[in-house]
Amino acid sequence: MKPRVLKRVKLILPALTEATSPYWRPIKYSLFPPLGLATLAAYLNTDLSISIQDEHVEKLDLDDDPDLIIIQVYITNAYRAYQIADHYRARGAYVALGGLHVTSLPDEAAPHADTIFIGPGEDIFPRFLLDLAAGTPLRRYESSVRTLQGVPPIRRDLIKRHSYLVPNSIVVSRGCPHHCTFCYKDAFFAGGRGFYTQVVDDALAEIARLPGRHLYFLDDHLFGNTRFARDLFRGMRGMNRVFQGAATVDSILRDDIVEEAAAAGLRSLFVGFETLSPDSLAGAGKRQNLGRDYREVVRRLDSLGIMINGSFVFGLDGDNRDVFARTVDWAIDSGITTATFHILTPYPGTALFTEMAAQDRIVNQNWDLYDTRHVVYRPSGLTPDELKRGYDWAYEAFYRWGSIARASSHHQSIKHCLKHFFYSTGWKKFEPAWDLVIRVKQLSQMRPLLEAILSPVNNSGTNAAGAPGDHSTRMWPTTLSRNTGDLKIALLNQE
Ligand code: B12
Ligand code: SF4
Repeated sequence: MKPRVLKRVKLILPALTEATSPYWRPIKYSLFPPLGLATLAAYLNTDLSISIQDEHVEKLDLDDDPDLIIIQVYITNAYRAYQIADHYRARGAYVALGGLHVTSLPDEAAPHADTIFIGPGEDIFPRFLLDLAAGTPLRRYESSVRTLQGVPPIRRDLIKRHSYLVPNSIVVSRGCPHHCTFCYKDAFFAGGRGFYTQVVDDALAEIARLPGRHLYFLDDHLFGNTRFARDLFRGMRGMNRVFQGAATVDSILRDDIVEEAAAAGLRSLFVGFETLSPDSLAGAGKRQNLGRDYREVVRRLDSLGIMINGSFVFGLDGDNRDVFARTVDWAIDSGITTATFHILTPYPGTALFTEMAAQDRIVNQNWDLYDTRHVVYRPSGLTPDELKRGYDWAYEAFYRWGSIARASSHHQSIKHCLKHFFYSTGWKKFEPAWDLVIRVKQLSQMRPLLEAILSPVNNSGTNAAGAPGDHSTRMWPTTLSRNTGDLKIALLNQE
């Protein structure tokens, strides 16, 4: 091959299948910009013509003729990604495919690409660019050097900030120290380190570059390295930020890292509870949750005024028909702010997939259905139909007006009750309003509202009412219902 002179490079995030399904929620896909692509773009020469297109927020322009096309492939956008790749190869562009699904199934992706990439891009993408310029690109690159030291700053200037509610999404680590059998993590990071962080000063510099107050850490496990997390949160004090992130049950109970996070501005946390059954936890390799007191996790976060997005999985071996009501009741009675329910999904490349394939339990390999909303395997204690109906019921039951009001009442201060109520209803009950805001391109106007809801419960970052963890003070049935009686009645009437 002759050395290639690049002039125009286009990076594409094809729409996930959901974009054309009844589950499509424009707001969910207008939250975060394609950070992975902006990360890769940082390795391209700045004098090139570079564009990032995200099909979730814009119609793709497919009539152009870029020299190099970079496509990020998730499992549920794989077919769309291959279609776009084939289209551009037919037009003479050099097409590179990478991401989670390419890493899981390289042989499936390879016929649609000139080059495929296995694993994170930080070492292999710049290597590929050099080879391409020299006219010697390989068909396949596999990441083995895993570090975030010295990576160039993400090309955030290429992100259309106005199209997203949370343009300030950020990742300061890669991977996770744990090994749950259903998670993509071990497969994606095979052949090298599975968990590593940025240098703290680099992460703080990246944060300092972000305008506004609100941040969303997309790291799989923000508390995964305690020393790093502590230094990061201490460095963030005084930066006047409010932020959201994700962490595991054990890390919340382990030491004082969650207090450090709260003092730095943590206001809501995604927590992988997954299941209330110890046997199912053990079966899923989720050892870090075993024997942990979930109520204590909730109490601790609640005492710091941190809202909780609880993640739960249905269909684990050991689950039967009562799992749905048990889980939803627990989540409501614990005052979980928002819940994400999943149907267990054996992603190719994971230990779960291998195990189920060996037991001949995978019944469907249409990747479009691997969105954690469909049953693609044979569950053990439920029929596929019971699992699907139970999952749908769980969402419906958790987000009823009455359930939201009930869950909101389980906090120690009125402010936290109200924040819970508005955050949860804002997320799930005002879909047409969000659609309108997105259509008239005013999403960025909603950010101050989000920041206001994420303001501290009180000035010290802990709750005003009672000692931390004093759950005897349930404000909603008493003070709150007195203060907002009319509102509550009006809302309950809408069930
Ligand atoms: C943001 C996000 C979303 C956004 C995605 C939109 C967006 N703009 O990114 C939204 C909210 C829409 C979303 C939805 C879902 N998500 Co999501 N999401 C994430 C999250 C938290 C961050 C992604 C990110 O920005 N990472 C940071 C960047 C830097 O990494 P990256 O994107 O992987 O990019 C790197 C590499 O992949 C690689 N790379 C990628 N593309 C290419 C291309 C080339 C050519 C090269 C060289 C390299 C390369 O290089 C990049 C730099 O290293 C990840 C978890 C995570 N921490 O990654 C989960 C994650 C991707 N989501 C996941 C899941 C399960 C879902 C849902 C199914 C959940 C649900 N039930 O709702 C839905 C999808 C619905 C559907 N129909 O499929 C799983 C994916 C599992 C899998 N095997 O596919 C993840 C990994 C979370 C997890 N721990 O399980 N998600
Ligand atoms: S704790 Fe979360 S990110 Fe880590 S391996 Fe388990 S599911 Fe994956």
